Amino acid sequence: MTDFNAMIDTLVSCDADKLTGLVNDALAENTPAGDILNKGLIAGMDIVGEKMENGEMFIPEVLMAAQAMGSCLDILKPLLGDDDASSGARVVIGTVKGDLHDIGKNLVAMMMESAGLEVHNLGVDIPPEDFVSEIEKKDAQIVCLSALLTTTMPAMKQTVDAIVESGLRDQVKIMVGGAPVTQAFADEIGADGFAADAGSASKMAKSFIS
Ligand code: B1M
Repeated sequence: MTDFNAMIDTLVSCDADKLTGLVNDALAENTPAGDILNKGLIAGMDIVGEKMENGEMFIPEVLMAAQAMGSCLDILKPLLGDDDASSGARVVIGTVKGDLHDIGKNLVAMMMESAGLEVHNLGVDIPPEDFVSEIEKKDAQIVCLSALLTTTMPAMKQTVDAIVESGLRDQVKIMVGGAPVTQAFADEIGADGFAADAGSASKMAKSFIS
C-alpha cells in the first residue's frame, strides 16, 4: 500500500529524486494518480506552506520543494486525464501581475488540456493588458486568473476591469481561483465563476462551453 506520509516527508525535505521514485513506485502499485496528487503532493505542499509561515522553511527550500512537485506533476500529467474529452474551446490562463506562484495554475491548465480544451498558458506575473491581448489574439472563450497572495487579489479585479474596458467582456467567461480566492470575491469583482481546485475548474470550463 502506498505510504503517502513518506511522500509528504520527502516533499518537505525537498528530495526531488526520492520523491519522483516514490511517485513511480506508487503508480507501479496502481495507486490512482489523483490520490498521489491529493494525498501525497498537495498534502505535502500544505505542510511546506505551514512551515514557511512559521519560519521553519525559507524561500530557497520552498522553491526546491516546488520544483520537486513540478517534476512529479510531469509524471502524473498524462494520467490525470478526463475521459469526457470535449470541444477544443480556447482558454487563456495565467497568474496575475505581481504573483509568481504557478504550481496550482499549471495543474488547472493540465486538467483542462486533458479535458480537450485548447489552453494558452501565459505564465506568471501577467499584467491585465497581456490577458486582454491574448484573449483577442486567440479569440478565447474562457480566461482563468490565478492568485495565491492576498496582495495580488486586487490584480484580478484590475484584469476583469481591463477585459471590460477592452470590449471583450461579452466574448469570455472569466474564472478565478487560488488559495485566498473565494466565491464571494469572484462575485465582488464580476467574475463568472470561482473554482476551488483544478478538477472543479476543468468541469466549470466545460460547463461554460457546453
Ligand atoms: Co509562497 N506563499 N510566497 N511561494 N507559497 C504562499 C501562497 C503562502 C500561503 C505561504 C504561507 O505563508 N503560509 C503565503 C501567502 C500568504 C497570503 O498572501 N495570504 C506566501 C508568501 C507570503 C510568499 C512570498 C510573499 C514570500 C516572501 O517572499 N516573503 C513570496 C511571494 C512571491 C510572489 O509571488 N511575488 C512567495 C514565494 C513563493 C515561492 C516562489 C518560493 C514558491 C512558488 C513556486 C512556484 O509556484 N513555482 C512558493 C510556494 C510554493 C508557496 C506554497 C508553500 C505552496 C503553493 C502551492 O504551490 N500549492 C504556499 C502555501 C500553500 O498554499 N499551502 C505559499 C500547491 C498548489 C497545487 O495549490 O496553488 O492553491 P494552489 O492551487 C490549487 C487551488 O488554489 C486552485 O487549483 C489548484 C489545484 O487544485 N487554483 C485555481 C489555483 N489557481 C487557480 C486558478 C483557477 C482555478 C483554480 O482559475 C480558474
